Amino acid sequence: MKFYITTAIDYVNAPPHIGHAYEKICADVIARWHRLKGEKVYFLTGTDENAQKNEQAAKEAKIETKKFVDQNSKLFEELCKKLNLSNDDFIRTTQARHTKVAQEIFKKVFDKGDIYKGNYEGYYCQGCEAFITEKELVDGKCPEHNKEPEWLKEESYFFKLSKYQDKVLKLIETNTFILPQKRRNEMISRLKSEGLKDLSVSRTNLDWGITTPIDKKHKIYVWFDALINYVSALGYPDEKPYKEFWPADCHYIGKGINWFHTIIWPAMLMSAGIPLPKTVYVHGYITLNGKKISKSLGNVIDPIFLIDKYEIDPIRYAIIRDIPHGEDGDFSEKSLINRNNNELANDLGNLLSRTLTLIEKNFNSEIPESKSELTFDIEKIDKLMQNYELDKALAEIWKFVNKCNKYINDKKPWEIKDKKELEKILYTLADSLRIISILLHPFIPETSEKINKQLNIQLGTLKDCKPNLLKKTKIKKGEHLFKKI
Ligand code: ME8
Repeated sequence: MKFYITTAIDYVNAPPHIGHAYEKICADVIARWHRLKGEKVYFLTGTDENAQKNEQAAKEAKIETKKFVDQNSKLFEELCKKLNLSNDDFIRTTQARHTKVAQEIFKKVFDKGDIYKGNYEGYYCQGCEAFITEKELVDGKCPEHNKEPEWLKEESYFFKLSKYQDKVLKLIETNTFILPQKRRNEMISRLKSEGLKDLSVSRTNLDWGITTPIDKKHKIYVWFDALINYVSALGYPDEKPYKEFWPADCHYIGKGINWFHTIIWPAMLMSAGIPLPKTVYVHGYITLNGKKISKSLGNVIDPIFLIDKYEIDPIRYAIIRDIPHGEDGDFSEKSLINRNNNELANDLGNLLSRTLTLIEKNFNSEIPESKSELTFDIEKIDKLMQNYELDKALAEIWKFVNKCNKYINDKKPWEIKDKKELEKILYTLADSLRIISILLHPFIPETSEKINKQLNIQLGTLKDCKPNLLKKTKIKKGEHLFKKI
């Protein structure tokens, strides 16, 4: 079985923020979970570079646009490494492999008769990189960016989006195309109430962007170009990854760009005769210490700075536990510190070090052979993960960690004299830690590796999340897993 997951590609008008980091971490957890299940996974992320707002930001920084997007894209790539993402590729929409496919698909849609020349007159919000109607404005401003949109009047090519209204409605009414349900309902009611108008897909007053293959004066509208990254990165239409992995199993994106992914993208694909993705999962927005992340509030914490301060696993752990998946939620350093000290260092770190110390002392560092007394319900967690309930799955795994803690506290192995009994208790704990290392691998991969190293075993798969698979090995007790902050 294959599993292709993508994240949104980020604008490079500014450095990454914690919202970008959250999206990438969640997608990584999902990708790693599917790998544990033995599926062939392809995980894509990247940067959206042809936007007008990137060009605008470059101008403000007085840096040549290409140089500016190169610099900023590097920050996003560096962030992927720091977040310990397992992405298979990183696409940049200024790369030749992308521009070629963007033009090819534009031409395909044109040849189909779905693109025609006209004139666009109306508002454009550069923040959204979207055409916006008067009705959507609040006090004359775009509510998402709290900024007045510009008025455009120019020749433009239009995509016959309206032609696909019925087909798209039928698609989004299918149960798992948009998840969670709440986001699906939002799109259904918006589509039903507004209907679909043809979409302007080219601009003439820009120097930056991909030239349309049908008219040199026009640049392809950035969203039409950006969405195509999901197939250009795979080498549409002939290369092996495309043949193997398309259609996407999950486009993992934030709530602000639902419409583009679930209405416009499917219509483009229908027109170009390309199979449709299976699911678009729409996550919520993160606030930081209760406040919207925004430049004007000056609270845009650089996630790279956070990682250097706290290390990556406590951040991955806290951000997933704190935010009810699919909903908006708050991230705070205070909660991160609490979770690091109480859950990671105490619950998990101490469990490992207590267990290994006792094995060291009583069995000369060799895990004794016995039978485990603890069982664990993998089906339940897998189901939560299939439903993208990452926070609940992690909480469920933590219940098992604490079941082990209760076990060690109840059994008091440090007081046991009977060798057989002690063998059983310590085997139970070591074998459970083996299972925990598998379960936690998608969430906190570095920690899972450390546990395995100390147990001196290889990482297992989901199939190995059943008791009694731990063989007699010599442990290598190491440092405590987490430092208290
Ligand atoms: O929208 N919390 O780029 P982007 C969580 N280039 N997620 C957030 C967030 C927050 N506070 N703020 C933004 C774009 N996001 C386009 C995408 S895809 C073909 C093109 C999410 O840099 C946002 O919803 O503005 C999106 O999924 C991603 O971060 C990139 O946002």
